[in-house]
Amino acid sequence: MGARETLFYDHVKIFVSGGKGGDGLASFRREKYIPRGGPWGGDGGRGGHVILHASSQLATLADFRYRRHYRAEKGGSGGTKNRTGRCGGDLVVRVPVGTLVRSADTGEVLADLVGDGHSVIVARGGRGGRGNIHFATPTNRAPAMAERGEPGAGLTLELELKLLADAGLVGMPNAGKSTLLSRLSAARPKVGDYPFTTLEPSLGVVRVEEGVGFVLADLPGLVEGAHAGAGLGHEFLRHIERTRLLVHVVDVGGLDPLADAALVEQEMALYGHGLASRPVLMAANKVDLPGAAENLVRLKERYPDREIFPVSGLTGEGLAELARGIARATKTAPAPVLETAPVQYRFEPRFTVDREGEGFRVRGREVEKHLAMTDLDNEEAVARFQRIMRIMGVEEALHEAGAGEGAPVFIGDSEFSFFDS
Ligand SMILES: Nc1nc2c(ncn2[C@@H]2O[C@H](COP(=O)(O)OP(=O)(O)OP(=O)(O)O)[C@@H](O)[C@H]2O)c(=O)[nH]1
Ligand SMILES: [Mg+2]
Repeated sequence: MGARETLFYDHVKIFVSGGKGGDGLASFRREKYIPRGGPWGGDGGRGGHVILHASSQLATLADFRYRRHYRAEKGGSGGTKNRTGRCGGDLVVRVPVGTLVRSADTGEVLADLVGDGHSVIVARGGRGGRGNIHFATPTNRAPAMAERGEPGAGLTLELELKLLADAGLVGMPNAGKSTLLSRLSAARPKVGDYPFTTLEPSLGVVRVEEGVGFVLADLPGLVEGAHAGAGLGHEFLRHIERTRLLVHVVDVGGLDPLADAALVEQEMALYGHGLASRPVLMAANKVDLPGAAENLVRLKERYPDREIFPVSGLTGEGLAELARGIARATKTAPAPVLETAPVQYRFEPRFTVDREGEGFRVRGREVEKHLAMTDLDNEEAVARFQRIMRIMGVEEALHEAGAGEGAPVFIGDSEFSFFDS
């Protein structure tokens, strides 16, 4: 097992957008001696999707600091002879395993990529516009219109990396958590003689014996009120939601270890999210310091049911026993329940009609999509757009909202006049 040291950059916002669908083509057969043949403009190709793909090769979201926009390729335009344009290429964006994906606008969870290879389409490519070959009717054998490609879906995502570790070190600032991680693994987190040395969690692999080991996470210190967001507590408590086991590090060389221990236990209980029922081992650290022996006795009296390991990050005393204890406990601890949520999209009404100044505004993905796909310089296309609006019930809704003849109707960036047909 190789050592792994990880600094976490655990929260990023990115913008993803599917490729636009290719435009449909309006064209007619032109052959010798046939002055005007039938329509033969083909459909545009579908735009590419943006796909997030969880990979165990990545450990952080750091790459996303430098690139925030991800746009898939657009579809090719339709060709003559009813040829369909080619599909835009999908854009596969790799994220670390354990990435939680939310919509930045609504906060809703869209996907929870907890397994290697899990992938999810986060932005669909637009449909290709249809070529004029589709619009021929008995009364209009030579339609000059074709659809434009549908714009790709676009949204801002919030990616959050949830730490996946077997055990997490928790405790008061300065208790010696980072020291223990650095002694137990090849990880080299910063150690300092002041509180809050650790600002971001880091991971290390602890090897106990051939083939037996576990991943240990070093977490920032907890302070009173951490469960409610005080200090760095809340920010990082989120990470330990995904550890099987907690190792509560108590500085028994400190002034009041029992008070410290009680505070940490209380913060964990108040945090919720199943933390209170997580198995906890205690590491009574700094046993090399004067007074530690008496404090250790008091700690054992106060927590008779806890397995307590006396250790010293300084001298190395008790570390092998602690590592074996953690390895044993992680084997029997159940995997934490992950809130896996399937990809889901927010329910929206098909469209809405609101007053806007003298007129009315129609909003809705579908309506705006049809508008975007309509070539407004083409009468036939506009007529078709109006038919669609009628069929969808937009006309009726405008009527009900009080729109009179000639009232301005706004859709997207366009303005129309309302005529009841
Ligand atoms: N005497 C003694 N000092 C220790 C021991 N373990 C850690 N220390 C010291 O305690 C101080 C804090 O150690 P850290 O490992 O940075 O503590 P931490 O819990 O990670 O602290 P934060 O990241 O601030 O929450 C450092 O000066 C360490 O050298 C120990 O077993 N004995
Ligand atoms: Mg630390």
